[in-house]
Amino acid sequence: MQVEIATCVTQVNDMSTALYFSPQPTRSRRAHWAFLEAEADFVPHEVDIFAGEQNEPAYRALNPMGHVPTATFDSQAVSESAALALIVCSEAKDLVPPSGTAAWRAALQWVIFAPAELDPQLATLNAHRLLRPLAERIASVAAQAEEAWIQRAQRLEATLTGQPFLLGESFGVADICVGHSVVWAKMHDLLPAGSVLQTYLDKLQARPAFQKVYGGPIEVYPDPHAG
Ligand SMILES: N[C@@H](CCC(=O)N[C@@H](CS)C(=O)NCC(=O)O)C(=O)O
Repeated sequence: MQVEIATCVTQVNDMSTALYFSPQPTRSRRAHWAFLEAEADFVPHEVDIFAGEQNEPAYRALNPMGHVPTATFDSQAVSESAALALIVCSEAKDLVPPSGTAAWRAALQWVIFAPAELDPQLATLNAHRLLRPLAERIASVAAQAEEAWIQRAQRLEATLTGQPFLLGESFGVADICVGHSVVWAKMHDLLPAGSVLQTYLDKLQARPAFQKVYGGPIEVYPDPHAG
């Protein structure tokens, strides 16, 4: 893998697009899903974060924080999953509304809402319900994050009641960005059966690009520290 990343860095001076993503369930799936929906032409590179490949100097040269995802466009390294989704979907047909329209403003709102309002709650739940050893978890911090998620989920549900996607009848970049957070919430068992958000997730899960990236319907993630 080290060789592969090093090779990519030396090849980054060409005009191609590359996506660095982890095989694990991370925010790189948001970007990967967008690349497939946009039918973007790109060179895929796996970065196994469980093996520490995000810390190799060649990858850090692309993403100094050692986070996934990263993409390179014409030699320029760009990070942030929602930004990457917006970049590739802007090049595609029908995934981003025409610039300057009311629909475009609404799309941008949801593209930012996902990483700004939804992901932080889910990252806290990751730490305090899954990743940290039991003794290092703080139940009240997790409960606070869940409460914050529920408030934000209510906003999503209000929008999605009576329409299949965030902007109405058409799927687009807003659904990729928010949809990834909804996937994450499902992994934390935060979508009650029959809820508006579960119905929304079912629609997203039916998409071929989703299935390629997420591997099928999303299941609740087991606690790796549970006895
Ligand atoms: N805001 C960033 C977050 C990226 C991020 O934190 N990625 C995590 C996985 S979800 C990561 O790379 N973790 C590896 C590490 O911290 O070593 C985005 O949306 O792309």
